[in-house]
Amino acid sequence: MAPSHTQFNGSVQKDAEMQDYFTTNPQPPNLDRQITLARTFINHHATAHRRVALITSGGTTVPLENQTVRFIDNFSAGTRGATSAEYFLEAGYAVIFLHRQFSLLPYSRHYSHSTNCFLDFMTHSPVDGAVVVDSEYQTQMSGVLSRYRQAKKENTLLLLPFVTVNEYLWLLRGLAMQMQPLGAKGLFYLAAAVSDFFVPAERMVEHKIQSSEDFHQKSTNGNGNGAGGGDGERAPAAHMENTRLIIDLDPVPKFLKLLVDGWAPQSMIISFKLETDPSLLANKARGALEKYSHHLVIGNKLNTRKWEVLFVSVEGGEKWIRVPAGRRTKSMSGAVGDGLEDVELREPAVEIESLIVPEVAGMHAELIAKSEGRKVQ
Ligand code: PAZ
Repeated sequence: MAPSHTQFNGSVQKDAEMQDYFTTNPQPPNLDRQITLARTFINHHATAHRRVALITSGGTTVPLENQTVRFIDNFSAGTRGATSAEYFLEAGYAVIFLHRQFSLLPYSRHYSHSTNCFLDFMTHSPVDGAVVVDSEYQTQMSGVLSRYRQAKKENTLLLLPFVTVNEYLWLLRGLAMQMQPLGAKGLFYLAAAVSDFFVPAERMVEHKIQSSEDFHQKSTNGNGNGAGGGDGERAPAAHMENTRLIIDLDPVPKFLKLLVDGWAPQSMIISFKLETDPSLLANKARGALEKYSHHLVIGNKLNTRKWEVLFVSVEGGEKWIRVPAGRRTKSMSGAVGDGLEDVELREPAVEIESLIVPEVAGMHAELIAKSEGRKVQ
C-alpha cells in the first residue's frame, strides 16, 4: 500500500491541524487590543535596537463549559517566568510578559505570594503612626522599587494576561507575528505550563454541567449538557453519564513546530520541559530539541526546579546549571545542606534564574552576531 501524504510528511499534517485550530476555536474578544499594545511596544524597542524577550509564565486553564464554572488547571505559580523577567530586564532586554492572570508578576512577586504577604513588610512609624516599610526590609525593598520604577520609566515591561489555553495560543501566534521585524533580536522564553489537552469549541457545553440526574440535558452540539452523540456526532467533551462525569479531551496541536518554522523563524526560541520522573527528563528534553529544532530546551523537575535545571542545545550539548553548594538554602530555613532532599520545603539563597538568564542572553548574543555576520565581542 502506498504511504499517505501525512506519512510522507507529518509536519504538513501538524501545520494543517494548527491552522484548523484557529478556524474552529474562536478568537478571544480582547485579542486585537492586546496585539495593538504589543505592536506599539515592539516598534518602540525595535527603533531603539533593543532586544525583546517574550516570556510566557503560569499555567493555562481548560474550561469545561462555555459559561465557565469548572475548568482544568495546569501547575505553575509563575515564579520562573516572573523571576526570569527581572533578570532579562537587568540584562537590557525589553520584556513582554505573557502571564496567567493573577499569577506572580515581576517585582511585585517579592511581596504578593501567600508566604510573602506585603503587610508583613510594613509597620507603624513610632513617630507619627504612619504606615512605613519596616526598617529590616528597607534596603531590599528600596532595590526592588528602584528597578520597578526604572522599568516603568523606560517602558521596558509590557504585561499581557491570559487565562485559557485558547487565549494563550491566539496570543502567542499574534505576538510572534508582531515580533518578526525584530529578526534575531527577538527571543521566546516559554516557561508557561501549557495544557496538552483541551475541549474544542464545537464540543464545549454552554451551561454549567448538572450533577443531578434530574437536570441532565439531552441536546448536543455544545448547547446542552447531555451526553448526546447520536448519528455519529461526538458527545460534548464533558458530560454526565448517570452519576459519572465523563471528560474526553482532544490533544492540543503542537504549536512549537509552527512557532519555530512559521511564526518566528528568525527568533531565538527556548522551551521548558517539566517532568516528575527524573529518569525521563534528559530523554524528553533531547526529544523536544530534535522534534522542534529550536535553540534550547531547559529541563526541570518539579521538586528541584529552583535548585537545578538541564540545558539541552545543539551547540552546548547537555549541561546542568545548579545553585552552588553552600548557597542552596536560606538561613531562615535553618536547614543548610548540599543535598536536595526535602527541597520543596525550602528556598534557595540564590535565585536560579540569576544563573539561567545570563547563559541564555550569552547564547542569544551569539545568535544575533551570527545573523549579522560577525563574532561576539
Ligand atoms: O511557575 P513555577 O516557577 O511554579 O514553575 C515553572 C515551570 C516548572 C512551570 C517551568 O519551569 C516549566 O517547566 N514550564 C514548562 C512546563 C511544561 O513542560 O509544559
